[in-house]
Amino acid sequence: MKRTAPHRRRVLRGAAGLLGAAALGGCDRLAGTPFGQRALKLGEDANLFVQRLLLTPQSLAREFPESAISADFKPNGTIDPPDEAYKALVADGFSGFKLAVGGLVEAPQALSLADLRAMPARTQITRHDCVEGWSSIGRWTGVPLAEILARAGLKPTARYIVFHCADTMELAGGGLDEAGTPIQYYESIDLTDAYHPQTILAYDMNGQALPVQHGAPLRLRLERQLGYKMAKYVMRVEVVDSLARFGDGRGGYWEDRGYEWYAGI
Ligand SMILES: Nc1nc2c(c(=O)[nH]1)N[C@H]1C(S)=C(S)[C@@H](COP(=O)(O)O)O[C@H]1N2
Ligand SMILES: [Mo]
Repeated sequence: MKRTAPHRRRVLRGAAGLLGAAALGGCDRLAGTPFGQRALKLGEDANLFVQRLLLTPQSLAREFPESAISADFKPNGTIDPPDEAYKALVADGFSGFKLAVGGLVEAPQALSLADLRAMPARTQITRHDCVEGWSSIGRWTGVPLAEILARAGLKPTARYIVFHCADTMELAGGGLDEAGTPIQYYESIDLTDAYHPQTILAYDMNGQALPVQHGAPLRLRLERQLGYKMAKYVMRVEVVDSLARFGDGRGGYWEDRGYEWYAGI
């Protein structure tokens, strides 16, 4: 054990360096080439390996004081879902909203915002890092995902959590895949991240109900990964054993377009 330690440290440093190179290279350009795809995949595996080894699974992302909250938290990606079903929810002040929880669970759930607000809550002031290179700090309050999963009860084959969002991507351009199915934003995480104490479904931002541009009425906060993992407009949580049948099978809207599935920071 002792004798192999320096070697292992070198391996880890190499892995971290590789990840850094991938991050600096401009993800879009890198992702567009076969080499880039391989490098991103390698970087991702190394990144997951390093984090899982160096951090205990439950180590917390940094939390900040109130004074650090950004006056202007940048909204990004979809900021006003064009979908009629979503617009109807907005018009109604989200009174008709129910978060569906299903898949490999013992007891599927349909939780209103009142139900969610009645559950145990967590508040955290954290920094959001987008893959595009900007960061903002916000204060988030919501239900720990662990509480929701405890209520539903996971079946033994459960491995991942998939978040289905309300926003159809590129609706103006058709928003359909080859099979004619709407392409909606989606994301996924493994159970280690699902049970992390800072993994919450947030309904408040900076002390107010989550605004539409930031994902109303409910969005994922997952503080040890990049911004694109943090699904906004979450309508349905699905517990699954494999990610193969969603989108192109890479675990998320942006992952299907070349980004890493494990986007650790
Ligand atoms: N449903 C949905 N979730 C999403 C996106 C999106 O376009 N649609 N964009 C992602 C990206 S790239 C980022 S950086 C964050 C932006 O969150 P914000 O608008 O609160 O800054 O949401 C993520 N979650
Ligand atoms: Mo992002």
